[in-house]
Amino acid sequence: MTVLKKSMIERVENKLGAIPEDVKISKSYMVVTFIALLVGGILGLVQGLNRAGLLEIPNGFNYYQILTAHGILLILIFTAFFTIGYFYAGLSHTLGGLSPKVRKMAWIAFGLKIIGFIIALIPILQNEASVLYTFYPPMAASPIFYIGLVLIVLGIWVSAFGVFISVAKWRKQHKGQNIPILAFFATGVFVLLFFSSIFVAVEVFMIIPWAIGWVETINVMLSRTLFWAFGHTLVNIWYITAISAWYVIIPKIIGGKRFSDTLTRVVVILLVILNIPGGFHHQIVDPGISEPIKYMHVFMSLAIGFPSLMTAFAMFAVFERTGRKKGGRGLFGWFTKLPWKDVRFFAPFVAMVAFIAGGAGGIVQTMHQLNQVIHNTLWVVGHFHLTLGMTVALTFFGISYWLIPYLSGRKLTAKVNTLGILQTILWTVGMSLMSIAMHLVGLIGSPRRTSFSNYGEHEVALSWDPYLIILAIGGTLLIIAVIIQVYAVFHMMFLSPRGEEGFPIAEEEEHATPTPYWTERWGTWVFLLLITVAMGYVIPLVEFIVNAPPGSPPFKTW
Ligand code: HEM
Ligand SMILES: [Cu+2]
Repeated sequence: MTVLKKSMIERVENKLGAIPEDVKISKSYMVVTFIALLVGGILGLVQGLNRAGLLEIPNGFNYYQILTAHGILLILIFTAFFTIGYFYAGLSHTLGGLSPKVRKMAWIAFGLKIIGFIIALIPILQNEASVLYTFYPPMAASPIFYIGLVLIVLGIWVSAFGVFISVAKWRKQHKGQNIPILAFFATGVFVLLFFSSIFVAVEVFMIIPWAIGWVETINVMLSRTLFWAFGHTLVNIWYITAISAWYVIIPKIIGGKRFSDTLTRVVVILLVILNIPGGFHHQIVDPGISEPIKYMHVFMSLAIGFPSLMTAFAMFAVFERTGRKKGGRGLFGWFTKLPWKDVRFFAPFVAMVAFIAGGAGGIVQTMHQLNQVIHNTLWVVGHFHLTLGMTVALTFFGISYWLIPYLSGRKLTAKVNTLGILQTILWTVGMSLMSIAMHLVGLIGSPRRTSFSNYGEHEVALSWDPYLIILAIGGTLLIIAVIIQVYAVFHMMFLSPRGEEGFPIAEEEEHATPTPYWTERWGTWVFLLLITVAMGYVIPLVEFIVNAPPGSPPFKTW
């Protein structure tokens, strides 16, 4: 073993802090994450105020342009940069440092995504790409926009292979051992990210020649389907990232032990295998897909509810066990023993609670008849601000309060912790007001993705007003919370007093049964993933291609 490697292992085992070269990578990813949150949040407020009739979109911009930027900044940049920064830090910590090659890949991925984003941003700023983050044909943006997207996808692939190489190397050096649990989560996330982004890459390569004008028409159904094979999976990538912290980190923060390691790995495996063929639940009212196929996708999307219920059970089991060990008595005494004043616990706890409501709303949406009621209304926007904006975002915020100090070699001060608690409360109140208002106004017909209109003072449209005002109030609280969050992150990164904060990874229970080695059969899991993808997509894709309707020329609707 080389001296270098030995020093790395000592560093990790003795918790001597993070490896400087690896820290730079994750720190850079985090800086971009939180700038995206700030800018995306401001744009969200502009939309919210506009919908409520309180703000004209500033001259030279239009609503759909701003909505496109809001979607891309928060869906693509905020989440992806966080996921990569977080897991690369986790891999560095649990696998004993990244190799020089993987570091280089992480930087190449970073560069590709930033350059891709800037290239995509130019036509958005010119109002040549106001196609929203879903960029559905037959709406067509400037080809430059799609070229930017290609670079972003390439960046994602490079970062995925960086993970695979790191994990493969560790396994070679540790034959017969289970990979550390956080690396296991990372493998699942990047397997899904890699396979799902193949779909969107194919879509974009269909669109580019059409947007340039080399081919006249495009198969609209095919492109929508390819998009959602990716988009639906992306949602669960955020979800697995969030629960990795629930399973692995939070037990440590509350002073407890991890729930069954085997069960944790089974949850990851199930989510990886079952996930991709659920995309049609985003296309429930699309024509041209036979009912049995839609039914199968709905079944598959409900099937991933099962590992989610396992997660809910596991979390509360850990909370109760820990609370009781700390002396909590009676039916609920353990509950009061949890560290409510620690933002690293409080923020993700609220995130979990939000998922109960978010998940229930999601089940509504997968039902054909109920979907008709809320389809393309603000209900849907309310749903994903609860799931993504609360469950995922608050978990990420909670992570930031230990990850950033770990990376910057600084302390989480009591002041910043208090700020974090305040942030979580403001965010929760703001997001609840906004998303409840969105759900309700959606039920009475207010459309999503539509700039302010009262439809000639129509009485139905006028009845939306009170809800839209609440939406705007929620949005205003949210922007304050965004600013506090971004301030806290930059404080922890550059200003807080120096000190060592560990990477909080919980241990297993003392007498836990050893995890069986079959959980490591990634070849099998990927094979099963491919089988379920084939089951979900081969028939409809072949039908869309063989029985293709006349394609569509490009349209510029804005
Ligand atoms: C300051 C906080 C935020 C405010 C005020 C806000 C406001 C809004 C509003 C009003 C819309 C609906 C526009 C419409 O359909 O006409 C919207 C859409 C959206 N928001 Fe937010 N949002 C905020 C934060 C977030 C966060 C944190 C995320 C994700 C992490 C997010 C993701 C999205 C997405 C994906 C859309 C859909 C875009 C589309 O339909 O193309 N938002 N937001
Ligand atoms: Cu979905």
